[in-house]
Parts: sequence; structure tokens; C-alpha cells
Amino acid sequence: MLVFITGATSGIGKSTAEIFAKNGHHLIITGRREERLALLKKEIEANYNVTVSTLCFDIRNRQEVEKAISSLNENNRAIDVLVNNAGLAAGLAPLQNGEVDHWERMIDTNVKGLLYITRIVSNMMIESGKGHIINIGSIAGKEVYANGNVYCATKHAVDALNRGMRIDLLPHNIKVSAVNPGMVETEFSIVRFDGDEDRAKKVYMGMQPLSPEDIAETVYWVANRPAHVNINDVIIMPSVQASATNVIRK
Ligand code: NDP
Ligand code: 8X3
Repeated sequence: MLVFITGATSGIGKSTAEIFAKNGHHLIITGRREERLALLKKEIEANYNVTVSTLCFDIRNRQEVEKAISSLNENNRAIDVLVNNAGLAAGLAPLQNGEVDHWERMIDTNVKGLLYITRIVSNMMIESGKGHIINIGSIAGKEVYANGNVYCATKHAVDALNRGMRIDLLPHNIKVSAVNPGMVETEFSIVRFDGDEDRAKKVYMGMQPLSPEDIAETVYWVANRPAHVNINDVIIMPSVQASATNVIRK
């Protein structure tokens, strides 16, 4: 298979790239941090018998997205699986105090960026007559929590788009699935708190969060069901987390 993963420079996207490569699948990996993309390509190609293409772009910039994907050569155009993973939370504040810049960053990345990619790649899949899109949503797309307002809204949008694109792409033999995690320890909270690593650490204090590998294994499993089976939606949580805000800590 040829697997296109957005946001593969860290966290869930990076682990997803690793598990697909380990199982012999070729990759297209994307992100803004070019050195990390180059390093991951080097590591994967040294360890596994697969090819890795890197595309460095900001998913919020529609022209950059179009230019990057149109640069793919013929061998890299028959994409079997798209993992729409790139995304972020910025800030955790009551709506009335929220920073508009944070809102725009989340909406432009999590919703508009996902749409730009999906518009182009779904048409490539239609041309090849098959495909599978796996959207990384969140528990924040299933419920809302205090101060989560705009991040939750973007992930609710991903949830709606997941269902909408499944209907629209049904006649084209393209499966659409979502994996919605609870707390996963990645760079997510560091990004959310604008680089404040101490505050980010406290998010996972006294509890065992999911690892990015846990999510990658689930994405891999979803992508490898038989042709006649589609997994519509998965919610995956740490065992000590029952909802976005119900967490048992030691
Ligand atoms: P990380 O911060 O570790 O990874 C985020 C990835 O998204 C990076 O590779 C980053 O690449 C990429 N990305 C962010 N903004 C852009 C952009 N503008 N253009 C291109 N790429 C971008 O976080 P996670 O691995 O945790 O997050 C991955 C997904 O999982 C997100 O959609 C997140 O909402 C979701 N999620 C995370 C949970 C968690 O608790 N961690 C729980 C539920 C869902 P770069 O910076 O190089 O551009
Ligand atoms: C990330 C999970 O609960 O921090 O999507 O919003 S949460």
C-alpha cells in the first residue's frame, strides 16, 4: 500500500508512519519541520524495505498544499490510504477570553487544512478506483468540556466531515473511518500551552495516558480490515479516563 500521512513529524503521525513502514508499506509523510521529515525518512528507509517521500508544507496554506501534492511523481499518485492527522489545540480559556489568533490557527489547521488535503487526495483515489481515508478526530469531537470551546468545535467538525465524506465517497469505493483518541502524550499539550513544558507535563500527572503507538496500532488495524469491512468510528481512551474530564489520578 501507499500511505499518505499528514503531520508525521511527531506524535501520532510519526508512530503511524513507523508502523506502516514496519509492515512493508510505502509512505508519503508531511509536516512543516523539514529536518524532522528528512530524519524520519532516513531512519525508516535504513530499517525497512520501503520508500518514503516527504512533502514539507503548511497545511493552512491552500496554494502550498496544492503545489506540494502536484509535485508527486506518477509512482506516488496511487494513494491507498490517507491519514488526516495534522492538527492542534491552541489555548485552553473561556470563550470570552479566548485569543482570536488561537481560534484561527485551530480552525485553519484542523478543519480547512484537512479539507484542502482531502479535496485533492479523494480525487486521486477516485481516479484509481479505490482508497481509504482515516480521519484523526478526538474525544473533543464527541463531547465538549470547559474552556475547550473552539478546539472541540473543530473536532466536532471533523466528526461531521467524517460522516459526510463517507456518504459522498461511497459510490467511489472509498472507505472513510475515524479514530478518536482521549489523552495521548505527544507534543500536543506543549503546543496547546505555547511551549510551556511544565504546564504540559501536569496534564498527564498521576495517570497513564495513551501512547502515540497505541493510536498508530489502531489506525493500522482500521486500514487492514478486509475489503468488505469498514470501521466507521473508533473512540479509544486510557483505561483511567471515562470522558474528557473524568480521569482517575494517583
Ligand atoms: P503533535 O503536536 O505531536 O503532532 C501534530 C502534528 O501535526 C505534527 O506533525 C505537526 O507538524 C502537524 N501540524 C500541526 N500544524 C500543522 C500545519 N499548520 N501544517 C502542517 N502540519 C501541521 O500532536 P498529536 O500527535 O497528539 O496530534 C495529532 C492529531 O491527533 C491532531 O489532529 C490532534 O488534534 C489529535 N488528537 C490528539 C490527542 C492527544 O491527546 N495528543 C487526543 C485526540 C486527538 P509540524 O509542526 O512539523 O508542522
Ligand atoms: C485531545 C484530547 O481531551 O485534550 O484531542 O481535548 S483533549
